[in-house]
Amino acid sequence: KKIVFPEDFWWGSAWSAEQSEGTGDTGKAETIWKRWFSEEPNRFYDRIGPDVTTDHFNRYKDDIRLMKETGHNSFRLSLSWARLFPDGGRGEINRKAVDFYRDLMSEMIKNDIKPFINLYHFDMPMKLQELGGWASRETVEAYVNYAVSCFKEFGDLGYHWFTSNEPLGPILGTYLEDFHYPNFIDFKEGAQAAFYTILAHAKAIKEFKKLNLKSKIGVILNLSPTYPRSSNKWDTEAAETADAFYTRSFLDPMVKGTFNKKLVSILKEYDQMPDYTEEDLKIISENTAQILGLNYYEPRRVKARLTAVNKNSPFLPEWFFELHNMPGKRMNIYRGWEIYEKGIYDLCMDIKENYGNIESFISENGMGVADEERFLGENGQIIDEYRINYIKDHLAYLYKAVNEGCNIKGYHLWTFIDCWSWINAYKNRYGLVSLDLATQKRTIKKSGEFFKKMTEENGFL
Ligand code: BGP
Repeated sequence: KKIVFPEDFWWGSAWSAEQSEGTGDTGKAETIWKRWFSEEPNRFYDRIGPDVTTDHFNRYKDDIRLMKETGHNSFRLSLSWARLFPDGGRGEINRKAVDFYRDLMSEMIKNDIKPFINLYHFDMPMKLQELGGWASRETVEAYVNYAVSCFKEFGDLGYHWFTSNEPLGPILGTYLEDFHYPNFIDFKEGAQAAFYTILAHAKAIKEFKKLNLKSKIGVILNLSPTYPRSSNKWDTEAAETADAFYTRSFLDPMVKGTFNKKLVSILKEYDQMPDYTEEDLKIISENTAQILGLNYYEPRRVKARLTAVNKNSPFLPEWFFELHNMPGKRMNIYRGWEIYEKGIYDLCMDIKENYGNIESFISENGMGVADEERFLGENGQIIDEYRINYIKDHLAYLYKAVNEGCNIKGYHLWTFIDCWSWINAYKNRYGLVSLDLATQKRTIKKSGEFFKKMTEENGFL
């Protein structure tokens, strides 16, 4: 059966500034990643930090040619807050950095590639982190100033805008787990940071609407559908709680302007509520996303906790449930994540049924592969049949969702050219184009050729 997507479907990929640009010569403030690397290089895979990248800053013209050759009609980049505001996220905007982004996006448009602009992708300027990062209202105000400056400077170039990528990531990584700087476990501080991220999103949207641009603004969320291990009431209840913490926490306020009741009642019961004002709640309720990006990699499997919780340990969501890998599930053996293509369909149906069928697209989906050189063919090309199959399997379910009325407008793969990953550096490769880090040579993978053909036909057999 042939799969053909609607006309004007957005085909492309995504990456972020910190993961791709490299230093460049505009002057750039220190980010939390740069600081963390200087303090603890051993945490980073192969001791490679955020300065060693795909060098897109200097090579963007050639890279845009590669976008074209791999069939992109759209592409998500992020702007670097630290580059645009080299005084640490505040002060005067840097004209050289503005020129860089204007040239870059104009070149994309010349090549019929729509720029999807994301304002924040994990790269907090260090000076703002020193004030508390997202846990501080000062950061919210600095962010709104940054966002408004970008709307004004690039409003004619952005096809769509996003306030941030995966806001849950920095909260989990910083305050609940251990993969974002400055990594200290404190749930209440995390709840505060989450609340201010949501407030920053709403305030930016409020300002955006005043400018009457032709584009829309929304947010990119990582949303794994949650499945209980069994249908017994304990596993079901555990899954609902996990879903409230991980899925509804940002989705509800950012898209509907309301907070998830279950989540709020747990936080109240355990005295973990952030500070807020009535005015904040009003701004959040009145300024919600107009478009939604869905990052989907793997499902969330949940079971009830079997082991007791030590209540003297810090409050964590895992008090209420256990995440677990279901035995017998198909895994991406190269990355350690489960592959479950039906999850993309379940996610889209959730958005259709519970979020007013808001205009959406898949903003990240992809397959990370460690040691991908092992798939190098004789002609120097990576023969990544597994990635082609991964993409097709997910698109088949996406197609089903579209046919059942989901308002899905496109599909963006993670990622374009192999790029630097937070902590994992260059271990897991995701690109349609491979990178030889030593020489910066780019080579289109087999999947890149497939992607081109697929986007020309708007589908596949
Ligand atoms: C997403 C992030 C990306 C990217 C991707 C792949 O969560 O938005 O920035 O890193 O995951 O993950 P990783 O690089 O850890 O394999």
